[in-house]
Amino acid sequence: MKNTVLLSALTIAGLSAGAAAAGTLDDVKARGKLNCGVTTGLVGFAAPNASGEWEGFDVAVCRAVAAAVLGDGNAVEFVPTTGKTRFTALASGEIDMLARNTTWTFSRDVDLKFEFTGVNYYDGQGFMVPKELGVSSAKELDGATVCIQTGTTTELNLADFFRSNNISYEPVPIETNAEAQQQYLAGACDVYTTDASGLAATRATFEAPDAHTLLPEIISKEPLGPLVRHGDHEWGDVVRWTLNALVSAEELGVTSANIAEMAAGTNNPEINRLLGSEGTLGEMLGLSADWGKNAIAVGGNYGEVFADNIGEATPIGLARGLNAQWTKGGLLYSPPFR
Ligand SMILES: N[C@@H](CCC(=O)N[C@@H](CS)C(=O)NCC(=O)O)C(=O)O
Repeated sequence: MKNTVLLSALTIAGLSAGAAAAGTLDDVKARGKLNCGVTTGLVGFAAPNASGEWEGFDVAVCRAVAAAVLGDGNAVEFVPTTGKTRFTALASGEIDMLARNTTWTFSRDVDLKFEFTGVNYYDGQGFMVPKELGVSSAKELDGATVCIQTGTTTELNLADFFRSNNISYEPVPIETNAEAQQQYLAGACDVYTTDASGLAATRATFEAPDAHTLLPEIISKEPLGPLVRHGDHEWGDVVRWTLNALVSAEELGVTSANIAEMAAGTNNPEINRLLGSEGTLGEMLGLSADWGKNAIAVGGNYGEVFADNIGEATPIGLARGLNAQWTKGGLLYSPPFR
């Protein structure tokens, strides 16, 4: 119902996703800057660092697209959006793309009229509780107060989970992750529920992360990825193939350390097409021949972006899991560059 209400509001305002359809690639080129919607702040995924520069796993997607189109990973205006404001920002044309741990769902595609251009993180919804609550399973949460971010998929998943387990809860609605963190730590809710990656990222910023547990239940599928407006296929292709370039680069062994050397030409034709020393893939996208090289050079291949921002060596400490390459038992599988 929420989606229907949002869609009606967008349609009335003349801002349905289709209305601001074609021409985004030309707009970005003319502007010399990519307007990229991100979170209001989720360390590891998208947040300004001490120098005020945005960094993170989702930020890396924005920077890669800017580098592919404009040859400069810094040519990005980062636009913070909440769970509620993100879709209006995209539909209205305020942003060219959204890279904000957003779940690809049927209604966001078909009803809100957005095009998901891939998945950059396969996730699922989890629960975090203070250890002192003494709970070891989400099924023990009968009667709990639950902090939940409005305008997200997590609201309905939560209701479904409690209903199907015949237990009750009291929602404590919040707008941003910062607010959730504050409310949860202040004891305004017993539990915080959101994407498991978001819980790990949030817990990593606590003074005493070890005092909090992520419960074992993962209650949903949350394929997170970048999205654009329906109807602008040229632009959708640019975002889709930029993400694929990062994923393929990892599979093909192209890294930030060897990319300069490999871009001069290798004995692997697919690497050559990806990096532009062979073929005309850039021209087909309306980009320069070295678009893929530029995209990968900003933060490295998918594996490097993962490791640097959210991987096991970072405080967030996420394992690759489902986000490993298909060759390593994961779900990451880029179509071929040919
Ligand atoms: N994947 C879910 C949830 C996304 C979401 O909003 N997650 C929160 C909690 S991790 C977040 O990113 N907050 C950042 C912010 O408040 O700006 C969705 O697409 O609805």
